[in-house]
Amino acid sequence: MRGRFSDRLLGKLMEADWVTAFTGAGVSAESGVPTFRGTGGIWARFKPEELASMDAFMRNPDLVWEWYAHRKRIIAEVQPNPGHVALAQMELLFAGFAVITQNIDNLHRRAGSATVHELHGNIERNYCIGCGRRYSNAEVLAQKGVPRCTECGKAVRPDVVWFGEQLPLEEWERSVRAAQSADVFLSIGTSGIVYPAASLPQISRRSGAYLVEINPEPTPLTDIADEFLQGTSATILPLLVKAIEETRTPQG
Ligand code: BV8
Ligand code: ZN
Repeated sequence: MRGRFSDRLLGKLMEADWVTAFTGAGVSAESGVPTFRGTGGIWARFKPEELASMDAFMRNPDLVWEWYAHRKRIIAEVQPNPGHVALAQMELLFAGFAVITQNIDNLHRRAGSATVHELHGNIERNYCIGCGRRYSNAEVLAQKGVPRCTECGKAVRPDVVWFGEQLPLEEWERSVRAAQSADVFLSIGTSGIVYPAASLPQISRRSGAYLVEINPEPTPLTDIADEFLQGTSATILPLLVKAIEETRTPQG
């Protein structure tokens, strides 16, 4: 198992007190959740700004809502994959560990990760744009078309961060701290295009972290990474957990 990984990486992981994993849509691809920009990605048919923005929702609420209702139904059916499970196991191997995710599918928590910072919200939560009342997916998906608030009658939207919207301050600050505290920062399954999330790997590296990218193809982050492990997260992450365990307690 160890052979798959460099002595340098295993050495950094052996010395590490704090490891931070930063994940994007690629981590959920093997659960059957389509990515945004890869082949077959959701955005293939639409540009992000056309759907994931407040003015798209105001301009064409039915289209935007239908897209989210469709994604809610997909996400309700999928399971965490071995990559999510490996990150939950890895959390138990280090004194400090955090997952910072751009994903809104709640799969890290469902896989057992305890410390998860959701930068872009969570598709299982919804709220009224008028009075802020919260709604579950069961409540909103029971209504036909764009759900209406039972209190004030205004439209209900998914509790996700749209383009042009600020990220939740608390989650952002915790994520910056997790990036700055990391001895090893794993950037996994993200194209590194969407800001400010995509600035976290740089923030971490500037604070001295060993930056490792895990992705099937190179991205804008690959050039600044200390190591690029080419492959999918569901394959590489379980092997990495095994290699850490074997390095810690050599067999025989
Ligand atoms: C903000 C939630 C300001 C919703 C998302 C011009 C116009 C408008 C805005 C901007 C602009 N220029 C810059 C901006 C800012 C904008 C931005 O960065 N735009 C980009 C497109 C240039 N950012 C924002 O608007 C942010 N807000 O800036 O606010 C502000 C400041 C102060 C006060 C008020 C306002 C908000 C951004 C959040 C947008 N919301 N999602 C939803 O999901 O519906 S973004 C969406 O894309 C996802 O959250 C996702 O995180 C994000 C990035 O995608 P990735 O996760 O990286 O996924 P992707 O498909 O791109 O890549 C997948 C990768 O996985 C690939 O590399 C692939 O190779 C790999 N992969 C595939 N299979 C596997 C795999 N990896 C591993 N294993 C596999 N099996
Ligand atoms: Zn309301």
